[in-house]
Amino acid sequence: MKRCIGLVSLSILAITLSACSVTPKQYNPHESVGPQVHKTITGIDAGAGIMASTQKALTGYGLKQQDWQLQTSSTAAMCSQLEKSIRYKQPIVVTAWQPHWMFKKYPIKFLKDPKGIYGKSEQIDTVARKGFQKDNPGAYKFFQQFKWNPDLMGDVMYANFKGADPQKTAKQFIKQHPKEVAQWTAGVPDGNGKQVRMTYVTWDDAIASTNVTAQILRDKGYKVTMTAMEAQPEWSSIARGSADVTTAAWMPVTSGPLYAKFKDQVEVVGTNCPGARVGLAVPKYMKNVNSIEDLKK
Ligand code: PBE
Repeated sequence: MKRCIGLVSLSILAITLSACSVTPKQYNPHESVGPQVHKTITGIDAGAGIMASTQKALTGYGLKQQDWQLQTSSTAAMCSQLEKSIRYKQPIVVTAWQPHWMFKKYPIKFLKDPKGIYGKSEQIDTVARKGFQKDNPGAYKFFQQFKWNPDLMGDVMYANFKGADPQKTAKQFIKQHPKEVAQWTAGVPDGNGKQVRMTYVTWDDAIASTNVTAQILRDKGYKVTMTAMEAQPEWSSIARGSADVTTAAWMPVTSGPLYAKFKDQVEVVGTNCPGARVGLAVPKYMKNVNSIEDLKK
Protein backbone atom coordinates (compact mmCIF):
# COMPACT_ATOMS: atom_id res chain seq x y z
CA MET A 1 0.00 0.00 0.00
CA LYS A 2 2.76 2.39 1.03
CA ARG A 3 4.56 1.57 -2.16
CA CYS A 4 1.42 2.20 -4.16
CA ILE A 5 0.98 5.68 -2.63
CA GLY A 6 4.61 6.31 -3.34
CA LEU A 7 4.13 5.42 -6.99
CA VAL A 8 1.03 7.57 -7.31
CA SER A 9 2.70 10.59 -5.81
CA LEU A 10 5.74 10.03 -8.00
CA SER A 11 3.64 9.99 -11.12
CA ILE A 12 1.76 13.13 -9.98
CA LEU A 13 5.12 14.77 -9.52
CA ALA A 14 6.15 13.67 -13.01
CA ILE A 15 2.97 15.04 -14.55
CA THR A 16 3.35 18.34 -12.71
CA LEU A 17 6.97 18.63 -13.79
CA SER A 18 6.24 17.89 -17.41
CA ALA A 19 3.36 20.38 -17.37
CA CYS A 20 5.75 23.05 -16.10
CA SER A 21 8.45 22.38 -18.65
CA VAL A 22 6.07 22.13 -21.58
CA THR A 23 7.36 24.41 -24.34
CA PRO A 24 5.06 27.34 -25.14
CA LYS A 25 2.72 27.00 -28.07
CA GLN A 26 4.27 27.51 -31.48
CA TYR A 27 2.79 29.68 -34.16
CA ASN A 28 0.08 27.85 -36.09
CA PRO A 29 -0.42 29.15 -39.65
CA HIS A 30 -3.78 27.37 -39.90
CA GLU A 31 -5.35 29.35 -37.09
CA SER A 32 -6.08 33.07 -37.13
CA VAL A 33 -3.32 35.11 -35.61
CA GLY A 34 -5.37 37.28 -33.23
CA PRO A 35 -6.15 34.71 -30.54
CA GLN A 36 -2.64 33.30 -30.84
CA VAL A 37 -1.13 36.59 -29.69
CA HIS A 38 -4.01 37.35 -27.32
CA LYS A 39 -4.88 40.21 -29.69
CA THR A 40 -1.91 42.08 -28.34
CA ILE A 41 0.77 44.13 -30.04
CA THR A 42 3.91 44.37 -27.95
CA GLY A 43 4.99 48.01 -27.93
CA ILE A 44 7.56 50.28 -26.28
CA ASP A 45 7.44 53.29 -23.93
CA ALA A 46 4.27 55.35 -23.88
CA GLY A 47 5.93 58.59 -25.01
CA ALA A 48 7.12 57.17 -28.34
CA GLY A 49 5.56 58.42 -31.54
CA ILE A 50 5.28 54.86 -32.77
CA MET A 51 2.85 54.16 -29.92
CA ALA A 52 0.55 56.99 -30.99
CA SER A 53 0.77 55.82 -34.62
CA THR A 54 -0.04 52.27 -33.55
CA GLN A 55 -3.16 53.44 -31.72
CA LYS A 56 -4.21 55.09 -34.97
CA ALA A 57 -3.46 51.87 -36.85
CA LEU A 58 -5.57 49.84 -34.41
CA THR A 59 -8.52 52.07 -35.18
CA GLY A 60 -7.73 52.54 -38.87
CA TYR A 61 -7.52 48.83 -39.60
CA GLY A 62 -10.55 47.93 -37.50
CA LEU A 63 -8.47 46.04 -34.94
CA LYS A 64 -9.58 48.12 -31.98
CA GLN A 65 -13.16 47.09 -32.79
CA GLN A 66 -11.99 43.47 -32.49
CA ASP A 67 -10.51 44.21 -29.04
CA TRP A 68 -6.89 44.29 -30.09
CA GLN A 69 -4.68 46.20 -27.69
CA LEU A 70 -1.27 47.78 -27.60
CA GLN A 71 0.91 46.79 -24.68
CA THR A 72 3.21 49.47 -23.28
CA SER A 73 6.72 48.27 -22.53
CA SER A 74 10.23 49.46 -23.39
CA THR A 75 12.53 48.83 -26.32
CA ALA A 76 14.64 46.46 -24.22
CA ALA A 77 11.67 44.52 -22.84
CA MET A 78 10.02 44.32 -26.25
CA CYS A 79 13.19 42.99 -27.83
CA SER A 80 13.70 40.37 -25.14
CA GLN A 81 10.09 39.27 -25.59
CA LEU A 82 10.74 39.06 -29.32
CA GLU A 83 13.88 37.03 -28.75
CA LYS A 84 12.04 34.58 -26.51
CA SER A 85 9.21 34.16 -29.01
CA ILE A 86 11.66 33.51 -31.82
CA ARG A 87 13.50 30.91 -29.75
CA TYR A 88 10.26 28.90 -29.44
CA LYS A 89 8.79 29.89 -32.83
CA GLN A 90 5.86 31.50 -31.03
CA PRO A 91 3.65 34.16 -32.59
CA ILE A 92 4.28 37.80 -31.70
CA VAL A 93 3.49 41.20 -33.21
CA VAL A 94 5.78 44.09 -32.27
CA THR A 95 6.22 47.78 -33.01
CA ALA A 96 9.32 48.13 -35.17
CA TRP A 97 11.44 50.79 -36.80
CA GLN A 98 14.55 51.18 -38.86
CA PRO A 99 17.34 52.11 -38.52
CA HIS A 100 17.60 49.81 -35.51
CA TRP A 101 19.65 46.72 -34.71
CA MET A 102 16.51 44.58 -34.23
CA PHE A 103 16.46 43.95 -37.97
CA LYS A 104 20.06 42.80 -37.87
CA LYS A 105 19.61 40.60 -34.84
CA TYR A 106 16.21 38.99 -35.41
CA PRO A 107 14.61 37.37 -38.49
CA ILE A 108 11.64 39.72 -38.64
CA LYS A 109 9.72 41.50 -41.39
CA PHE A 110 7.68 44.70 -41.54
CA LEU A 111 3.97 44.26 -42.16
CA LYS A 112 2.62 46.15 -45.14
CA ASP A 113 0.70 49.25 -44.22
CA PRO A 114 -1.62 49.82 -47.20
CA LYS A 115 -3.39 52.69 -45.46
CA GLY A 116 -0.07 54.47 -44.91
CA ILE A 117 -0.79 55.16 -41.26
CA TYR A 118 2.89 55.02 -40.32
CA GLY A 119 3.79 57.25 -43.27
CA LYS A 120 4.99 56.39 -46.75
CA SER A 121 8.60 57.08 -45.92
CA GLU A 122 10.11 58.50 -42.78
CA GLN A 123 13.32 60.40 -42.29
CA ILE A 124 15.23 61.55 -39.25
CA ASP A 125 15.50 65.31 -39.01
CA THR A 126 17.59 67.68 -36.95
CA VAL A 127 15.41 70.20 -35.13
CA ALA A 128 16.66 73.32 -33.35
CA ARG A 129 15.17 76.14 -31.35
CA LYS A 130 14.39 79.31 -33.25
CA GLY A 131 17.32 81.66 -32.86
CA PHE A 132 19.97 78.94 -32.67
CA GLN A 133 21.34 79.87 -36.09
CA LYS A 134 21.78 83.50 -35.10
CA ASP A 135 23.35 82.67 -31.72
CA ASN A 136 25.63 79.89 -32.92
CA PRO A 137 26.08 79.99 -36.71
CA GLY A 138 29.09 77.65 -36.59
CA ALA A 139 27.33 74.79 -34.84
CA TYR A 140 24.22 75.44 -36.92
CA LYS A 141 26.25 75.05 -40.11
CA PHE A 142 27.57 71.74 -38.83
CA PHE A 143 24.06 70.45 -38.15
CA GLN A 144 22.95 71.61 -41.59
CA GLN A 145 25.72 69.52 -43.13
CA PHE A 146 25.34 66.47 -40.91
CA LYS A 147 23.79 63.75 -43.00
CA TRP A 148 24.43 60.03 -42.81
CA ASN A 149 22.39 56.95 -43.71
CA PRO A 150 20.78 53.90 -42.12
CA ASP A 151 23.88 51.74 -42.77
CA LEU A 152 26.37 54.02 -41.02
CA MET A 153 23.92 54.65 -38.25
CA GLY A 154 23.13 50.95 -37.93
CA ASP A 155 26.82 50.17 -37.39
CA VAL A 156 27.04 52.66 -34.54
CA MET A 157 23.81 51.41 -32.97
CA TYR A 158 24.90 47.79 -33.23
CA ALA A 159 28.24 48.51 -31.55
CA ASN A 160 26.39 50.21 -28.69
CA PHE A 161 23.94 47.35 -28.48
CA LYS A 162 26.88 44.94 -28.18
CA GLY A 163 27.80 46.80 -25.03
CA ALA A 164 30.27 49.44 -26.21
CA ASP A 165 30.23 52.83 -24.49
CA PRO A 166 28.38 55.22 -26.88
CA GLN A 167 31.05 57.91 -26.54
CA LYS A 168 33.80 55.41 -27.38
CA THR A 169 31.77 54.18 -30.34
CA ALA A 170 31.41 57.79 -31.51
CA LYS A 171 35.18 58.37 -31.27
CA GLN A 172 35.81 55.19 -33.22
CA PHE A 173 33.27 56.16 -35.86
CA ILE A 174 35.01 59.53 -36.27
CA LYS A 175 38.37 57.83 -36.68
CA GLN A 176 37.02 55.40 -39.25
CA HIS A 177 35.03 57.94 -41.30
CA PRO A 178 37.28 60.94 -41.89
CA LYS A 179 35.66 61.68 -45.25
CA GLU A 180 32.15 62.06 -43.82
CA VAL A 181 33.39 64.05 -40.84
CA ALA A 182 35.30 66.38 -43.18
CA GLN A 183 32.13 66.99 -45.21
CA TRP A 184 30.04 67.69 -42.13
CA THR A 185 32.59 70.09 -40.67
CA ALA A 186 33.55 71.85 -43.94
CA GLY A 187 33.63 75.58 -43.28
CA VAL A 188 32.56 75.14 -39.66
CA PRO A 189 34.59 77.53 -37.49
CA ASP A 190 36.25 76.45 -34.25
CA GLY A 191 33.93 76.61 -31.28
CA ASN A 192 36.30 78.31 -28.84
CA GLY A 193 34.23 76.94 -25.98
CA LYS A 194 30.88 78.03 -27.34
CA GLN A 195 28.03 76.02 -25.84
CA VAL A 196 25.74 73.59 -27.65
CA ARG A 197 22.93 72.04 -25.60
CA MET A 198 21.74 68.83 -27.15
CA THR A 199 18.74 66.91 -25.92
CA TYR A 200 17.61 63.39 -26.70
CA VAL A 201 15.46 60.46 -25.60
CA THR A 202 17.44 57.33 -24.73
CA TRP A 203 16.38 55.50 -27.88
CA ASP A 204 19.20 53.74 -29.69
CA ASP A 205 19.12 55.97 -32.76
CA ALA A 206 19.18 59.13 -30.67
CA ILE A 207 22.01 57.82 -28.48
CA ALA A 208 24.00 57.07 -31.64
CA SER A 209 23.48 60.37 -33.48
CA THR A 210 23.73 62.55 -30.37
CA ASN A 211 27.03 61.03 -29.29
CA VAL A 212 28.55 61.17 -32.77
CA THR A 213 27.59 64.80 -33.43
CA ALA A 214 28.48 65.90 -29.89
CA GLN A 215 31.93 64.34 -30.21
CA ILE A 216 32.63 65.96 -33.58
CA LEU A 217 31.65 69.36 -32.19
CA ARG A 218 33.79 68.78 -29.09
CA ASP A 219 36.72 67.95 -31.33
CA LYS A 220 36.07 71.33 -32.98
CA GLY A 221 36.25 73.12 -29.64
CA TYR A 222 32.56 73.42 -28.82
CA LYS A 223 31.33 72.74 -25.31
CA VAL A 224 28.50 70.25 -25.79
CA THR A 225 26.03 69.06 -23.20
CA MET A 226 23.73 66.09 -23.82
CA THR A 227 20.59 65.87 -21.74
CA ALA A 228 18.39 62.78 -21.85
CA MET A 229 14.67 63.21 -21.25
CA GLU A 230 11.24 62.03 -22.39
CA ALA A 231 10.05 63.04 -25.83
CA GLN A 232 7.52 65.62 -24.69
CA PRO A 233 9.93 67.59 -22.42
CA GLU A 234 12.62 67.19 -25.07
CA TRP A 235 10.54 69.12 -27.58
CA SER A 236 9.24 71.64 -25.09
CA SER A 237 12.75 72.42 -23.85
CA ILE A 238 13.85 73.16 -27.41
CA ALA A 239 10.71 75.24 -27.94
CA ARG A 240 11.38 77.17 -24.70
CA GLY A 241 15.00 77.66 -25.66
CA SER A 242 16.45 75.81 -22.69
CA ALA A 243 17.95 73.35 -25.18
CA ASP A 244 19.36 74.07 -28.63
CA VAL A 245 18.97 71.04 -30.80
CA THR A 246 18.04 67.39 -31.29
CA THR A 247 19.16 65.05 -34.06
CA ALA A 248 16.33 62.56 -33.57
CA ALA A 249 13.05 63.90 -34.91
CA TRP A 250 11.32 61.14 -36.91
CA MET A 251 9.36 62.96 -39.57
CA PRO A 252 6.86 63.54 -40.92
CA VAL A 253 4.67 61.04 -39.06
CA THR A 254 6.30 59.54 -35.96
CA SER A 255 7.38 62.77 -34.26
CA GLY A 256 4.74 64.67 -36.25
CA PRO A 257 2.35 65.35 -33.35
CA LEU A 258 5.17 66.90 -31.29
CA TYR A 259 6.37 68.93 -34.23
CA ALA A 260 2.84 70.17 -34.86
CA LYS A 261 2.56 71.22 -31.23
CA PHE A 262 5.79 73.22 -31.19
CA LYS A 263 6.28 74.20 -34.80
CA ASP A 264 6.09 77.92 -34.16
CA GLN A 265 9.00 77.80 -31.71
CA VAL A 266 11.26 75.28 -33.44
CA GLU A 267 12.93 74.97 -36.79
CA VAL A 268 13.84 71.97 -38.93
CA VAL A 269 17.55 72.32 -39.70
CA GLY A 270 17.63 69.45 -42.18
CA THR A 271 17.33 65.72 -42.71
CA ASN A 272 20.22 63.79 -41.17
CA CYS A 273 19.08 60.28 -42.09
CA PRO A 274 16.77 59.48 -44.99
CA GLY A 275 15.25 56.05 -45.53
CA ALA A 276 13.80 55.43 -42.09
CA ARG A 277 10.75 53.25 -41.63
CA VAL A 278 8.23 52.72 -38.87
CA GLY A 279 5.48 50.15 -38.45
CA LEU A 280 4.60 46.72 -37.12
CA ALA A 281 6.69 43.58 -37.56
CA VAL A 282 6.43 39.84 -37.02
CA PRO A 283 8.96 36.99 -37.16
CA LYS A 284 9.52 35.71 -40.70
CA TYR A 285 8.14 32.27 -39.83
CA MET A 286 4.70 33.86 -39.59
CA LYS A 287 4.58 33.35 -43.33
CA ASN A 288 0.93 34.12 -43.98
CA VAL A 289 0.98 37.40 -42.05
CA ASN A 290 2.35 40.05 -44.39
CA SER A 291 0.08 43.04 -43.95
CA ILE A 292 -1.50 44.74 -40.96
CA GLU A 293 -4.76 43.73 -42.59
CA ASP A 294 -3.84 40.05 -42.11
CA LEU A 295 -4.08 40.51 -38.35
CA LYS A 296 -7.84 40.81 -38.67
CA LYS A 297 -8.38 37.48 -40.41
N1 PBE B 1 11.21 55.39 -32.39
C1 PBE B 1 12.64 55.45 -32.42
C2 PBE B 1 10.86 56.65 -31.74
C3 PBE B 1 11.75 57.63 -32.33
C4 PBE B 1 12.99 56.86 -32.48
C5 PBE B 1 10.72 55.32 -33.76
C6 PBE B 1 10.80 54.26 -31.59
C7 PBE B 1 9.39 57.03 -31.67
O1 PBE B 1 9.07 58.15 -31.34
O2 PBE B 1 8.55 56.17 -31.91
